[in-house]
Amino acid sequence: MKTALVTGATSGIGKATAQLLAKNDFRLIICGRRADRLQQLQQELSTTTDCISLNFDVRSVTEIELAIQSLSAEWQTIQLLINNAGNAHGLGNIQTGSLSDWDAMMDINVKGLLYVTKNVLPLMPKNSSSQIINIGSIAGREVYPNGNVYCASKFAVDALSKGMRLDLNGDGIKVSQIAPGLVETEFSLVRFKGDAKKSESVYEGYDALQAEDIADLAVFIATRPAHVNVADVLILPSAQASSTLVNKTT
Ligand code: NDP
Ligand code: 8X3
Repeated sequence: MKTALVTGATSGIGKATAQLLAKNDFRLIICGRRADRLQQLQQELSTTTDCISLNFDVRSVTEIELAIQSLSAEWQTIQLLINNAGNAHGLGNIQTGSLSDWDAMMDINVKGLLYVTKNVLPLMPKNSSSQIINIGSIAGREVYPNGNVYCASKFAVDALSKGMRLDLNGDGIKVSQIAPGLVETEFSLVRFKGDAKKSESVYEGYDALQAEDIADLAVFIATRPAHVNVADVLILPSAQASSTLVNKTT
C-alpha cells in the first residue's frame, strides 16, 4: 500500500483529497496547523486506512524537520506528496498592499512548498512511480487585477513544478501540477480575513468547483500506471473562461 503525505489537510482541497485517497488504498500522513481538525480527520480516516497526523506550519523549517524526524520507521517511506497548503491573503493593489500579507503568501505558498519538498524527498523511493502533485492555480497562468502577489506565488509554483519535473526526471519521481480555477472552500474566507459576506459572494451566481472535484482529479493522477504522468492540468468551473471572466446568472 502506498503512503501519501498531504499538506493543508485540515480544510478544502487537502481534506477532500485525503478523504478520497483513504478510499483508494493509500495510507495517509495528514498535515496542517489546526490540531483539533487534524485529530478529527485522523479519527475519521482511521476507520478506512492507516492514518497519522503531523502538526506543523509550513513556514517553519524547524517544525517541518522535527515532524518528519518524528515519523516511526514504518512511516518513513512516502510514495506520494501532495503540496497543497496555501492561501491568498488579501486582494488589493500593489500600491496599498500589506507587507505581512505579501510575506504570508510568499512564505507559505512558495517557500513552504519548497521546505516540505526538501524534507520529504529523501523518503521517496526512486524509480518506483513516486509522485509529487503541486496545487497551483489559474492565478499561476494569468495575472488578474489586485491578484499581484498571490498570482506571483502561484506563478512560482508553476515554475517550480516544471523545474522539479526536470530535476527529478533521473530519479524516476513524477511531478504533476493541478491548477484550479474557482473552488468553493475556506480560501476566500482566509483571503478576506473572515468576512463571510465577501467570501460567499465569490461563489454566487454560478456553480463553483467543489473541493471534491479537485480531489477526484488528484486521485486520478495519483492512480495512473507507472509509465503515465499527467503532468499539468488546468481545471475550471464550466462557468469560468479565464481568471476574470465568469458567466454569472445573478
Ligand atoms: P482552504 O483555506 O480551505 O485550505 C487551506 C489549507 O492550507 C488548510 O488546510 C490550511 O491548514 C493550510 N495552510 C494554510 N497556511 C498554512 C501554513 N502556514 N502551514 C501549514 N498549512 C497551512 O483553501 P483551499 O483548499 O482552497 O486551498 C488549498 C490550495 O489550493 C492552496 O494552495 C490554494 O492556493 C489552492 N487553490 C485554491 C483555489 C480556490 O479557489 N479555492 C483555486 C486554485 C488553487 P491550517 O490552517 O490548519 O494550517
Ligand atoms: C484561487 C483561484 O482565481 O481566486 O487560486 O486566484 S483565484
